[in-house]
Amino acid sequence: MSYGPPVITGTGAMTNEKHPRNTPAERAREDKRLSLEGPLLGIMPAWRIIPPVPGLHYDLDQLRIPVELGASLLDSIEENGYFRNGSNQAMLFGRASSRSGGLPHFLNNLLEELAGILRPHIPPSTHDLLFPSGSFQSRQAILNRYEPGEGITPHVDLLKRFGDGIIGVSLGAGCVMDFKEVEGDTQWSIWLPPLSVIILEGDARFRWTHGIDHVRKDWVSKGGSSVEGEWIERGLRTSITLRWLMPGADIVGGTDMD
Ligand SMILES: O=C(O)CCC(=O)C(=O)O
Repeated sequence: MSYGPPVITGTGAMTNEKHPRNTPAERAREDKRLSLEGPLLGIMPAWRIIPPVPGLHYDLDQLRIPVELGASLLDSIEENGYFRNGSNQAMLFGRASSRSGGLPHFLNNLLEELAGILRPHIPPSTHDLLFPSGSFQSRQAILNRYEPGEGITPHVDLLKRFGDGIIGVSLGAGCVMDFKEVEGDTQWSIWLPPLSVIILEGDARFRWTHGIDHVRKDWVSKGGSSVEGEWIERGLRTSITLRWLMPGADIVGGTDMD
């Protein structure tokens, strides 16, 4: 299937871009907005079941990592000091030429665990896309840390830098992720609790933006797609996003936008 024209609103790949942090005045405005929105305005709460976004894989019962693995990932991230000096984003690269080259051990271990955890719950073609045998592609892992009130602008991951098949793991705290059709107005929001795993392929990767609102609490369905919602306070969230680098995109110094 061909996808185009390109929509490039990337998150600053190859740079240590900071997510904007809200000022006290912005926070006060947000509190006012939040006190009105949701229940009173009848805003739909984010779903806990999969919405009709083709190529999105989401299942809070099945697509999740064990508690112990989540804790050890957070420990490894701390030990490596990726978020020291106020940084909130780290990019790591795994060379295609060697299975262990580039990515740190804890991420190679995560990939191995995910290959086993996800296998029974995703189609074989998706599993092959994410975990091909004898792959010559390079991987990128991006670690993002979000304080309550921080988010990420809706974007489609850079088309010429990253391939199809993206895995997102949430750690520490949850957030709502918003999906919006690039060429349309359809949008859906889903709740990503800690330990949950999502996969984007095909349309979900190429034809829908994903983003996280800059808020300090999320309006989430009490169950499934129920319109009854509950506020969930944001905590310190860390995410691990695993993507394929397009051939040649692992050469540092090229422009992101072409
Ligand atoms: O934090 C997340 O789950 C999403 C991260 C993301 O979309 C990105 O880094 O491009």
